[in-house]
Amino acid sequence: SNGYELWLNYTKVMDQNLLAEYRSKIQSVYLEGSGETHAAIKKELKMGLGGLLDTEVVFHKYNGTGNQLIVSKYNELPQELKGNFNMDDLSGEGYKIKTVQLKNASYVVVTSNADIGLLYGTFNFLRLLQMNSSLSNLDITEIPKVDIRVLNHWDNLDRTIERGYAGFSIWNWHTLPGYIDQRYIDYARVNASVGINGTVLTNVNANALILTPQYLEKVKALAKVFRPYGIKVYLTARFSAPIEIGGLETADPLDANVIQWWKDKAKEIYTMIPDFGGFLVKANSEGQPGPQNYGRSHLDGANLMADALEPYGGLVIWRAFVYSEHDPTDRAKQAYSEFLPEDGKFKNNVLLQVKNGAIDFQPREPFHPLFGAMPNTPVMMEFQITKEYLGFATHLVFLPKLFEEVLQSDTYRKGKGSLVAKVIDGSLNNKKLTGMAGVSNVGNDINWTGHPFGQADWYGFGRLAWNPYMTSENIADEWLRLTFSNDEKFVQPVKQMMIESREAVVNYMNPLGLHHIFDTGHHYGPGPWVNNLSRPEWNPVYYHKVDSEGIGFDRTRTGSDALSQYAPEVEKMFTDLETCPEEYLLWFHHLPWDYTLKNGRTLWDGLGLKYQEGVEKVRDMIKTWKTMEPYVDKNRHHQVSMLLNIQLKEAIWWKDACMLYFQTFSKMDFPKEMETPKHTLDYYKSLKYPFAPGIRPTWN
Ligand code: BDP
Repeated sequence: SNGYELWLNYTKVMDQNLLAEYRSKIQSVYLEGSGETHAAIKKELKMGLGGLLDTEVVFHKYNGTGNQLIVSKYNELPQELKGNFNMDDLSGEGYKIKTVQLKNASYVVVTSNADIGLLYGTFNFLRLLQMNSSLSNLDITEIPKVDIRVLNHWDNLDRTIERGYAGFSIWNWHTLPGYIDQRYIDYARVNASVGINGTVLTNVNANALILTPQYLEKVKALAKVFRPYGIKVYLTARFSAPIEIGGLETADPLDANVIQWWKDKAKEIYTMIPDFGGFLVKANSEGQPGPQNYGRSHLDGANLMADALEPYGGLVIWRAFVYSEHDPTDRAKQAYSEFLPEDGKFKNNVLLQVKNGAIDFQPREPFHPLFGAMPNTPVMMEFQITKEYLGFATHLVFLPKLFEEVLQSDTYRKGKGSLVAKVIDGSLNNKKLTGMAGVSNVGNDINWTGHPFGQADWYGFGRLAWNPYMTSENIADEWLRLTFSNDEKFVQPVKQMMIESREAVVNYMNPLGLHHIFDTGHHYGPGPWVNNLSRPEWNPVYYHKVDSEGIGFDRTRTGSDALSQYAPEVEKMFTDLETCPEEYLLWFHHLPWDYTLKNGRTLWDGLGLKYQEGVEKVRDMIKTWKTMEPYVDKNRHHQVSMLLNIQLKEAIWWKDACMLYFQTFSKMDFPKEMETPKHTLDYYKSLKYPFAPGIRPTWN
């Protein structure tokens, strides 16, 4: 397999008994309704059932005698089936799947209050078959817990992708709107299959051209493809667009002409795309223009756009990823300081999109202190699905494990149990608008994500956006069965390997709370020695603060005091060395080299052991994968083998480069369990990657 079908490959059910059962339970399909979502459902059933059952799918009226699959909105269900359902608890996107026995026949009923719920239910039903579940006693109710479940593409109009490692953008702006690539349709199907209901097509480092009529025509064509699948289109809005494409002299959010310009622009967009989702905005961050260029605040900027979109039901998703080179305090503190005072002041159609941690998508970060701290503002999660700081698309790292750790973190904002997941689903503060965004890892590689296992991160993001309480283990289990095989001898060991892969990367890149020690600009490989960038907080040395005494960033009261931004219980837990989990040690503390870890070893030894542990884990993964050959097609098995070997090489590179560098400060011998580095520190420092992927030419 080339992997193009992702988790929707619908290959024939292997188990003969099961196949017979499925065929007898689904002798025909009764599909009621009309419209384009309905047509999409029909197409999917034909393809899905046709493939899984290896038969021509028969669509048939309800006749009350033969076993059928029934897919119908509740109000159009045959009268005698209606009594089996209570639909009061369902939103339009929710659905039920139930086995119903009547006199002479058995039915599997997929029902909902709206077409989109039916489509989601259909995908879930097909998933049940793909996972070889029994159809005898189904009783499923599913309602998404989060409203806005959206991918963020960091795709540029020239088709390069910032931090993209799976080829070029799938949006072919040149041939749109006239040419509709099959990929657009499959993209919509695949996203809908996990409940994703929005997509931001363009990079947060935005180009105003996307808001010109010429490009909006192209966006309109994509919106048309996505509409039947319940996916709304959003765009990134460059704050200076009124100047760049509007001919104005200012983009000041309080200027009457600017206000009018955005109103006119919103009207123009909604005339073309009536269900347009809204704007995602990166302002006054890393050189992007914003309201502060005019002495105004983020609040002024967000509310300007919110006013323009409000008449049409559009949303403004304002990003909280800000830090200033002029602020001498800890970068980790800046978003919180900037946005906390604005709680409750944004218009009703504004969401604040906050990265999972306060620095930047590191292999492990403590949860962002803004989660739980703004009870009166819709705060959205931003995860990164693309692996900017996790080995690009060559490392097997199962990200839902990372996402789960963040969602399960306790903010203590309303006492114990105030999980980040409860902030995101809105239940902690009764939020009316909720959301989760994932920075996409999709490109035009044949298998969409480069690494075959990168598909699991896309899948898992969608599943967690639908239900932030899902476990990563469940997600891995589903994805493996859908993508490769239901054979337990395959699923169990590979699931184990996926679950452990996240800790492996933390250990071989950033153990014990180290962070942001990547080589500059491209973030490919280690660069803990880098100290010459124009902005202090772009340099790795800013983050590890190594010296002859020890290593780590003191964020307690004696240091930057970033910990005071958390609830008192959390601050106390991280401040006290007895209770601070060792995974976060150097994130919050600067400690001496001979500090004693829980296992009795010195910090210096512990660091070396963790790096070594990460390397060993990759060796284990290689061993496990080798034995999986009988269960996986040749092509994908070989791809993953090659990639795991790259991963091992790079894990060793990380260990050697970092330990050699830190040794110049600790002046201590490597722990005996650690393999000796292959090269000198100078060798590692001399490595240069001018053509590493995923970086804008203008980004230094
Ligand atoms: C950083 C990336 C940069 C993005 C920025 C962002 O290095 O390419 O533009 O985040 O999220 O992680 O805006």
